[in-house]
Amino acid sequence: MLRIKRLRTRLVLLLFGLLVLVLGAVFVAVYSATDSSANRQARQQLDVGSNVFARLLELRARELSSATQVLVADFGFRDAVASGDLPTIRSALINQSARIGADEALFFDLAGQVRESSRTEVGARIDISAVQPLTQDALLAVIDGRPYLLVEAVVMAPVMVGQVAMAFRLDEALALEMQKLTGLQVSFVTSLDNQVLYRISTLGDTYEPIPNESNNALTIEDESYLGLRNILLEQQGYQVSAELLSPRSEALAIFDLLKQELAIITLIALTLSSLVAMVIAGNLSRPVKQLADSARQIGLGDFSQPVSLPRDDELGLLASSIDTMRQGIAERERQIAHSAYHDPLTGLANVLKVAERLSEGVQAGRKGALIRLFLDAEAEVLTSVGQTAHSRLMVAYAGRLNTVIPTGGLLAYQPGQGFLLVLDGLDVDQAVIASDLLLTALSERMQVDEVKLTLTWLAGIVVWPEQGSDAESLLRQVGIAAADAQPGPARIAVYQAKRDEAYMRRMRLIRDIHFAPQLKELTVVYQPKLDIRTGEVRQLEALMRWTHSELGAIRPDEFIILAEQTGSIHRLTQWMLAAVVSQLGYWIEQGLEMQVAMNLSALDLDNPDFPEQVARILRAQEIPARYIAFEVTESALMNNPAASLQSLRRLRELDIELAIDDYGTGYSSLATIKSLPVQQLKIDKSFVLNLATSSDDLVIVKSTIELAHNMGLKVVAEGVEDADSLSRLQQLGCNVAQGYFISRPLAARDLEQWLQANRDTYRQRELS
Ligand code: G
Ligand code: G
Ligand code: MN
Repeated sequence: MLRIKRLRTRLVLLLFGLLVLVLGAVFVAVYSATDSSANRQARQQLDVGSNVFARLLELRARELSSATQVLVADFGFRDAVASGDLPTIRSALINQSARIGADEALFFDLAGQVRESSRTEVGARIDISAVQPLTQDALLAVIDGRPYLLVEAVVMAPVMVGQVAMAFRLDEALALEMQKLTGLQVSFVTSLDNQVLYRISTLGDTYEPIPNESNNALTIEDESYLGLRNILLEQQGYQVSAELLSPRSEALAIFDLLKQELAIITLIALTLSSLVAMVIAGNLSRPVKQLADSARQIGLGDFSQPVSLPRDDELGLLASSIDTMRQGIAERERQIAHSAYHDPLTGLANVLKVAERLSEGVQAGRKGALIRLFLDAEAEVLTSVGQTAHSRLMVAYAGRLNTVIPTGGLLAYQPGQGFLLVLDGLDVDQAVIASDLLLTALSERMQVDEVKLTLTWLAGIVVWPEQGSDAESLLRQVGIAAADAQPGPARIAVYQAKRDEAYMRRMRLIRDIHFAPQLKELTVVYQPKLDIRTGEVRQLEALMRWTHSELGAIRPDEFIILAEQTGSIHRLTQWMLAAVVSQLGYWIEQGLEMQVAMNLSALDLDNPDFPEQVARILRAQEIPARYIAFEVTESALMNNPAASLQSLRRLRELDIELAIDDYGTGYSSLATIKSLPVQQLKIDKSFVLNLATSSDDLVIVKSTIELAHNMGLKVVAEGVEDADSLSRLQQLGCNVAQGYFISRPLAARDLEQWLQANRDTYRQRELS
C-alpha cells in the first residue's frame, strides 16, 4: 500500500520537476531575449538621440553663427568697435543676443580679452575656462563653470579690430527640448578633475552622472535605463558631457506581460501534468494493488480465485505468472494434504484420517464400529517373506479389501498394525458379522509374484457410542480388543471395558514399579517354616510387599510378573537382598539365628553376575552364607536351563542352601531335579491345602516325600492351613511345614513377638 502511494508521489514529482525545469528554461530564454531586445531598442534610441542632439547643436550653432555674422557685418557696430565705443557695443550685444535668444554675447579686444558682454551688470568678470571645437562653426566652452555652445566672428574695419562671440547655454530648456524630441532623459554635466561643477537633468537635481566605467544599464529611482555618454569637451581637467538615458521599461513591459502569461501557462501545465501523473500512477498502481491483493489471498491459503489482468504489458505477464504459481501451490498443497491423510504404500487413508472420521461420527451422534484387521504373527510373516514381498502382500490385501468393504466404509492402513475400517451405523453384532466376512475374504489364498500364501487374519472391534466417546479412546480400545483375538474360534475379539481397566492398571504398575524401591514403597514380610521333628522355627521365607501410593497393597503375584517383563525385577531382587541381609545382621546381633529364604525369578538366574553380587553383599555385611537360602520354581529354571544351572552351582559353592519352589506345578520330574544342586523340595500348596480331606493329594505328597528323601532332599510343605494336615505331614516324615496354620507372613517386629510367644507351642505338640 505504502509502496504504491510512493510510486504515485514519485511519478507526480518527476513530471512536476521536469515541467518546472522546462518552464524555467523557457522563462530564462524569454527573459534574456526580452532583455537583449530591450537593450537593443534602448541602444537604438540612444543612437537616434545622439544624432538628434548633434543636429540640434549644429542647428543652434548655425543660428548663432548667422546672428553673429549679422552683428559683425553691421556698420554701426563695426564703427563702434573701431572707435572703442563700449556702451554702443554693449547695447548691440544685448540686442542681438536677445533677438536670437543667445544666452551670452561677448566682445573680445585684439588681445583676446573680453571687453564687453551682454550681461546687465557693467564690467562683469567673465571667466572662460576651456574652449574646444565642437562642430564646423561652433565651439564648446566652459564659461563661469557652465557649458556653452560658442560661435565666434571677427570684426573687420576693414582690418581686424576685435572679435565677437555668441554663446548658447546647454541648459534645462535645451534638455527638455531634447527630451521632447527623442523621448530620452537628457543631462548635461560639467566637471573639473572629476568633481561635478554643474549639472542639469530632465530627471531633476538628484541626478547622478553615469559612472565612467558603466556605459550600459543602470537603475535610477526604480527605473531601468540604458545610458550613453557623449563627451563634448575635455580640456585642462574640464569635462563636459551630454548624458542620454533611454528607459527600458517599455520594452520590458512586454516581458512583464509575457511573464504573467508564462506563469498562467505554468500553472495550467503543472495542474495538467499532476493529473496526468495521477492517472498514469493510478493506471499502474491499481493493477499492482490488485495483484498484491491476489498474492495476499494466495498467502492466506485461498487458491480459488484465478489471477488475471486484461493487459498485454508486463503487468499482464506478471498476473499470468502469479496465476501459474497459484495453480502450482494449490496442487502441491493438495498433494501435501493428501499425503498427510494417506498411507504412501497402499494409497489408503491413514490413522489420522480415521481419527478425523471417528471424531465426526461420534460428534454427529451416529453409532458405528471401528474394526482392526491384522495378520496373526505379522512379525514372523515379515521375517520369512522379506520386506518387499510383505509390502506387496499388503498392497494386494488392500486391493482385495477395497472390493469387499461395505459402501460408505473408510478403509485405512497402519503399517505394522494392519487395516482399520470405520463403518457407520453398525452395532456390535453387525460389526462381528462384517468382520467375519472380511476375515474370510482375507484368509483366502493370496498370490504375489511366485509366492502363494494363506495367512491367518484376526480382528478387533470397538463400537461407539457405547464403548467410547472420542477417537483417541476408540483407537486405543480397538488395539486392546485386537490383543485378545486368537487364531481359531476367538479370531474376532470385541472390546471389553473390564479388560481396559486391567490394562490401564497394568500400564500404571509397569510404569511405577521401577520407582518403588526409591520411593520406599516396598517392605518385607517373613513367614515362619516349622521344623516338624524338633518343633522349632529356624527358617523363614521372606516375601515382598508393595504398597502403591494410590493403588494400595499390590500382591507379588501381580507385580512380580510385570517386573519380570520390564526388567525391573533386578532392582527388586537387589533391594530384597539388601533388606533381608540387613535384617539378618540385626537379628544375629540380637542372638536370633534364622535362615531366611528368598524367592528368585528366572531373570535373576539368567544374570551371570548375580551369584557374585550375593557373595559381595554377604561379605560386606559379614553374614555367613548359611543364613540365607533361595527358592526357585521349576519354570524359572526351565527358562534358560544352562545359565540357571550355572548360577545355582555358583550359589551352592558359596554354601547357600537352595530349594525347588512350587514343586508339582511344572512338568519336571524328580529325575531332572536330582541333577540340580538343591537341598530342599517345596511341595506346592495346591497339594497341601486339602491334605486332610483329599486322599489323592495324600498319595502324591506321600510318594513325593519318599522319593525326595531317597535323593537326599529335605521336604518342605507349604500351604499348611490346619492341624490335621500338619499331623499327616508329620506322619509322612515331611521335614518342614509352612502355612497359615503356623503363621501368616509377618513384619519383622511382629515375627519377633510371634517367635517369643510360640517358642514352645510345637515342641509340646511333638511331645504329645
Ligand atoms: O506371599 P505371597 O502371596 O506374597 O507370594 C506370591 C508369590 O510371589 C510367591 O510365588 C512368591 O514366591 C513370590 N514372591 C514374593 N516375594 C518375592 C520376591 O522377593 N522375589 C520374587 N522373585 N518372588 C517373590
Ligand atoms: O510360591 P511360594 O512358595 O513363594 O509361596 C508363598 C506364597 O504362599 C505366599 O504368597 C504366601 O502368602 C502363600 N501362603 C503361605 N502359607 C499359605 C497358606 O497356608 N495358605 C495359602 N492359601 N497360602 C499360603
Ligand atoms: Mn516361595
